[in-house]
Amino acid sequence: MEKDYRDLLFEQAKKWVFEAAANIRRDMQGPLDIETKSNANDLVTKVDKQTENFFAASIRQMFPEHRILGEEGYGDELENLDGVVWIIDPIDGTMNFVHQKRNFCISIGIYQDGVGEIGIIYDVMADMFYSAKRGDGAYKNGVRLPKLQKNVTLERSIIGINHYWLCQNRLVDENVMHHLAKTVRGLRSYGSAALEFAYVAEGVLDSYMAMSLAPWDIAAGIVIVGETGGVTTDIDGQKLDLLHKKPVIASNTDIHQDLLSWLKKEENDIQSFSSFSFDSQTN
Ligand code: 2AM
Ligand code: CA
Ligand code: CA
Ligand code: CA
Repeated sequence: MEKDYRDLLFEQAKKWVFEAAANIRRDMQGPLDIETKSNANDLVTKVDKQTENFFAASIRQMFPEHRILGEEGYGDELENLDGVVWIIDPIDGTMNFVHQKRNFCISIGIYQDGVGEIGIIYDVMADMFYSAKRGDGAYKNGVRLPKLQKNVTLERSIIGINHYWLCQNRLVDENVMHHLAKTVRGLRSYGSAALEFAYVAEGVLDSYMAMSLAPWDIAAGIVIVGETGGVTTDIDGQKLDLLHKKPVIASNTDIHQDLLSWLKKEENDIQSFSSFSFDSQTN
């Protein structure tokens, strides 16, 4: 993507993100009209929908040739990532938004022909703006994030997980997760995949592991993590394709391979992960 054009897209996306965030802060004071989706804990509110609609309408008006992939259905039905695609999660961490009124973000990745060019993750209540352009480094509130520290070991790492890793599966049955919990320095679960990616880029987490994430959960995060020298793969260590849900691991490169090895202890474990889906969980 040509530099001037990418800079223009970035500035426009940033302007829309701040505008959307101001609307979210205003609208969260009123009724949220909470509904459930795939299960009783999978929430959506009218603010999620309004926010995605705002981005989709704005993009279509200014960049009619671009396509949109969004969680709440205001985007396009995509079968490939050809051309310029905006991958949008209007509110990542909806459960936090509803219950805590904090710890949620807007996440936007802009890709060209499948390559992540721009990543933006905005923590709306903490006013923390994480961003990256491919090859130009990652920033938090305009200050460049340093490259991730080297020589991190599993024993000295803090790892973000979502609680699905603790639900019934072979890794739990065989105490692999238990063992991992005892090996690492600490585990955390913040409830917003995109923010947890931003924390990996910042070095606040050394890794983030999540089951079955969708493209809009990770599109921005992949770009930002990549720009501080981190890596994002599926559980086989393969590059993610952004059209399907998969288990995702984003880490400091120092511990990424160690974590993959842990989880790969038995080939069957991988099978049980790959077939796992949030949507079948009702907890
Ligand atoms: P969301 O808030 O945009 O739905 C919570 O562990 C994290 O996982 C959030 O980033 C959440 O995104 C994401 N997630 C993806 N699919 C989910 C689902 N079906 N139910 C709940 N959280 C989901
Ligand atoms: Ca959701
Ligand atoms: Ca999400
Ligand atoms: Ca969402």
